[in-house]
Amino acid sequence: MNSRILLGGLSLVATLALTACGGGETTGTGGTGGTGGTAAGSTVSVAADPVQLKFAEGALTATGGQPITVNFNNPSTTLQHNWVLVQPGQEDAVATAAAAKNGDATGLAGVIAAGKPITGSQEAISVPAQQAGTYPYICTVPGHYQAGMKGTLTVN
Ligand SMILES: [Cu+2]
Repeated sequence: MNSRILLGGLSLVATLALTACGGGETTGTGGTGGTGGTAAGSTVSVAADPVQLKFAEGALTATGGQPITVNFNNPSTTLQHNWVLVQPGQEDAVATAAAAKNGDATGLAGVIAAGKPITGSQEAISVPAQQAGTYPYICTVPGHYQAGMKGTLTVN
């Protein structure tokens, strides 16, 4: 009798412990944007102008020494855009090389991170940890960079 009650109690404790453990993991993952995490990384949001060939944000700021997630939103349902981070001074070369690939800058020399051209949607672009400095970002859909679709990411 006593042992049955004890077993039931242990079972309940075990269930609670499992639940608490699962909840803790979820909280930890969701907390990456906070200040406490060691492998945190920062998140930056940028959008394309809904009508013009430009970014809504011409300047962004992120934290150095940790990965950066860039959430790029293109609200236009008619114009393709992308977000491409390039090594300083490589804007012209990257824009020209990407134009020959229908705007796809993935893997091109001088590219730090590149999103695919998208229309009326969003994408998350993973940028590896960068040293402090200023890095240009451009849209490599043919003609857009030349029209002024560019900005500057400052890494502190
Ligand atoms: Cu564009």
